[in-house]
Amino acid sequence: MRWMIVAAMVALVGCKQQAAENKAPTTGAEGAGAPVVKKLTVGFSQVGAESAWRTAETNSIRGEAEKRGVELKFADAQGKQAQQIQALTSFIAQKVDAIVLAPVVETGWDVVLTRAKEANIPVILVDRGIKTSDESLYTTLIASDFVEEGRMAAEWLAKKTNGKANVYELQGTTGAAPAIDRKKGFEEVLAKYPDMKIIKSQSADFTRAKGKEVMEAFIKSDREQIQAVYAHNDDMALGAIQALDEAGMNPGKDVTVISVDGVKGAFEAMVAGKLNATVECNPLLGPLVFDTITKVRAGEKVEKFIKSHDQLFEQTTAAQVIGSREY
Ligand code: GZL
Repeated sequence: MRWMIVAAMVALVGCKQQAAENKAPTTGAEGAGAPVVKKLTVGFSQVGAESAWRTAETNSIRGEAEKRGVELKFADAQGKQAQQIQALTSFIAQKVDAIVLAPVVETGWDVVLTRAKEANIPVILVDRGIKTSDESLYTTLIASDFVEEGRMAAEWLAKKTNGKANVYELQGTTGAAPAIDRKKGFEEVLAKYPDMKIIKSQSADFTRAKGKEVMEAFIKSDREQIQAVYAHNDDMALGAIQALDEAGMNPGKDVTVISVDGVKGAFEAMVAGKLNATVECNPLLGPLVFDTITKVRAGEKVEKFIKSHDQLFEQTTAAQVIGSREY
């Protein structure tokens, strides 16, 4: 009887061994040469090169693609949605593995994104969101919370001015998510402070040159009233500071200036005492973009909105922080 149990155990072990051995050949490791790994191909439609922030984002995504051996097809739209749609159409025709889109404006994407969906190409939105009737047209949005950035800027300004200021606002690109939402968040907080008012507000398209131009017009018409400037990005704020300086209006002291992005130029202006504060909006999205594409291709679920962490920097800490800034 005992010998029968021993025999059964030996047979069991033998089966396991055989099963394990069977498993080995099916991995194909000893097959006819290692399988050829196809290079990941990603199409990246970028807004343009309108600001230092945008350049930092482009460098982060291109640099990360290089590092990971990803074939990145890069298209700069020079700020035109039609060129972005053209680029996406071309990426779809080339059957890229994934599309990264930084949408210049919020609306007008459904048709081309439907084509991407029909071609089974995942779309990762970076740094700006879109308005769509069909949320399935994109996999995820990797960006900051612009409404929160606007709230942070307004709360800081209210504290700085004891809730009393005539504010002149430089808006970003008309129709762009950051311009719409940074305004929305700022105004939401201003509603709590009856003596803080936006006197004039105009788009300066996120560029330094336009920021200077619009500020010059504000100075021409309202010089005596200007007490604070809220710019939706640092580039426009730096242009406004130049205009205020040239008019002898002492930006950073007699006129309080606050903006968003946290680029190197903003820290230099804070150290020089010309800019009072900036709300950081991290553009170094490269690693997160490609980690997300890897997850999506592995069939893993990803959040619909992957939010960057933002923080506010002021003159008092600019000098000790500037050395550690990566963009
Ligand atoms: C924000 C980004 C904005 C920056 C600007 O995610 O879309 O566009 O704040 C840039 O500097 O032009």
